[in-house]
Amino acid sequence: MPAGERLPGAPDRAERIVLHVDMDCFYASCERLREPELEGEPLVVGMGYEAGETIGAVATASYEAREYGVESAQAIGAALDNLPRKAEEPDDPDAGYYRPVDMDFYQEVGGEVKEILYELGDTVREVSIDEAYLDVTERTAWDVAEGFGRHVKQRIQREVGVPASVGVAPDMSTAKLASDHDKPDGLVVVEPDEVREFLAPIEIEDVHGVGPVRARELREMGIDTAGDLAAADPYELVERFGERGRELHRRARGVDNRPVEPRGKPKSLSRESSFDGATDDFERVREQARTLGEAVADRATRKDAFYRTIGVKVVTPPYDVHTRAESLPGPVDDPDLVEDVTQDLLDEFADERVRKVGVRVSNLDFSEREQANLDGFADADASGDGDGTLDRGRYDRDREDDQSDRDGQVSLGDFE
Ligand code: DCP
Ligand code: MG
Repeated sequence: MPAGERLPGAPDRAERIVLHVDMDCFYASCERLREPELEGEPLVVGMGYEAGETIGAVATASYEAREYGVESAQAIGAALDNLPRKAEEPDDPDAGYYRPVDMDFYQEVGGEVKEILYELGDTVREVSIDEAYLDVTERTAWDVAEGFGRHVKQRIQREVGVPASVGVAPDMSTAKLASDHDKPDGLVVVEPDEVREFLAPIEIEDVHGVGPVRARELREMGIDTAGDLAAADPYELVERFGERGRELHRRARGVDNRPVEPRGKPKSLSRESSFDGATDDFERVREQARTLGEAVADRATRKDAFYRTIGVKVVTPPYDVHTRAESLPGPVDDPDLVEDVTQDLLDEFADERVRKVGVRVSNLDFSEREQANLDGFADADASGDGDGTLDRGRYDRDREDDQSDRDGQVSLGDFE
């Protein structure tokens, strides 16, 4: 049943069970996955701390580094003042480790976490690379919700190897506050009759929808906590903030009816990787594309996704993004075809220097396997398992240029 819809007689929203997951110091945890000796050490992930660089910012800091006052979005100079680099001060016990951001890797780890979450929730709303809401109403009950939350954390830790904090509550905004309440490695369950009490001491800045400006105004009105906000006169809030004021008043009282709506199935699956600087060795590019294509095809298979379009992305210096794609007459699950098509599409770039290459399958179809056997769609194996015997000659080789990818951005969501 879609989220938000209830059959007559089914539990109303007060009995919804929403679970929010937010990974702990996510980029730093990913770095620790491949460099376990960084476990327990102050670790900063960011850009621009290399010798001679002065512009840059911290993406995240491990909890040990936060003790030194290092935090997300801090200028790298300030971070280095608080916590010198171990590489430069090897004998300083108060020095830390710095690592550059590697989005491709974090996306991969985040993807593995999300796969587990999709198994565990009735519906999942992905919010960012390290954060998601799950509606788990049908999967658990309040008296065992803590055990369920622990199970979610343990599965992520065991199968992916990174720590998460989890909050469980009857609505999204309380669940988010709950996951943040006991970070890192937190697990906080707020049952329906505990919501008001849980929210009461929350600082006004932390209430969802309250930005720094509104927080200042609220504090001027003597409203310092969610409890104060809940107790405030709603008419006064509406007078001051309009409809938004009413909404905030409701949130502070734990009234948040938003259903956990999935963002929808992915529209495409892709992988890309950069070369140090740019390479003029096109065999390397081809080889890399082969590896990426295998990974993408494998992910599609695991997600039961069939694709109608196979594409490549090639980034040439200074940062020109070229995308090429080929549409197939029907959906396939065929790793060999991914390789053939991507290698063909790469031909036109053979004389270019390449900074980055990517492979994407799109126009995804998640319907049942047998439906992929379209009439007239060559498949020698009647079982329909797509064993690579498709007759390429039959394809209408539409070329398309995907304009949406031409902005040169390091797009995380789309060409993930
Ligand atoms: N991020 C970033 N720049 C920011 C904030 C965050 O690049 N200003 C990145 C790095 C984080 C990731 O997004 O690892 C997730 O953001 P979170 O706000 O969840 O922060 P963390 O996961 O790092 O820490 P926490 O344990 O507080 O969730
Ligand atoms: Mg996080």
